[in-house]
Amino acid sequence: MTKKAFIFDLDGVIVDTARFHFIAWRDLAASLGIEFTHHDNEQLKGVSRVGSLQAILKLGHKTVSEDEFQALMDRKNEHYLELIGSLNHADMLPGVAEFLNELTLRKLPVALGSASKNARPILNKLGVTNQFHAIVDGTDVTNPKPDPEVFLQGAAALNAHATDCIVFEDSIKGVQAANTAGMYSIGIGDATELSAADEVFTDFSAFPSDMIDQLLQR
Ligand code: B16
Ligand code: MG
Repeated sequence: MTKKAFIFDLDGVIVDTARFHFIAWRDLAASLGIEFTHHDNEQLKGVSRVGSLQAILKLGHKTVSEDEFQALMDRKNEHYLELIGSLNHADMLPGVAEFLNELTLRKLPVALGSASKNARPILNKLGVTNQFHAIVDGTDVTNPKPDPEVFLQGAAALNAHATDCIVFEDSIKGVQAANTAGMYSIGIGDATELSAADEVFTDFSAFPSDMIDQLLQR
């Protein structure tokens, strides 16, 4: 059996930061006179900071200068960082801490593959940084999801073949990225929305108790 490797998305898989991204984007959009709904937010899951602001401005049929664009992104991020200020281990999504602990105990290779530029400070707040052998985030990649770059970098950092990687993702674009990379994709969330994934679970607590063995035997 070749070496299997596990790659985790961050927002929406390890921790529910999507609601904080939503509040920060909604308030920024409101300050520009743009209405930004929960439905709009769904489309931004897994989308980079630049891509998200471009989508919001398009929604409001607005164009801004390059300087203003940067200032708006900075403002959103400052608000987001305020909102996640008290984030801690208890904010991890159901079952994910236990699953990570089992991977760590079994000395299996684990990487993070996230679009977020805030990934490292978030992992630190959760107290799980040491459980990742590699961290690939929004500061490392040129091409955002659905491009497979983030996951291919994760596989390379773990010295694993793409076909031996298992990816956990909550976004449609992230599942597409994993599939394009030739990896096994596990959707975390809504089965209809994530139907492109190889398997879908509502969260990690819904995994069968022998999930890791099943994945290792694939
Ligand atoms: P930041 P993931 C993504 O993280 C989020 O899903 C997305 O909503 C966010 O816009 C993006 O990170 C960039 O985040 O502003 O923190 O750099 O799901 O790929 O872990
Ligand atoms: Mg995500």
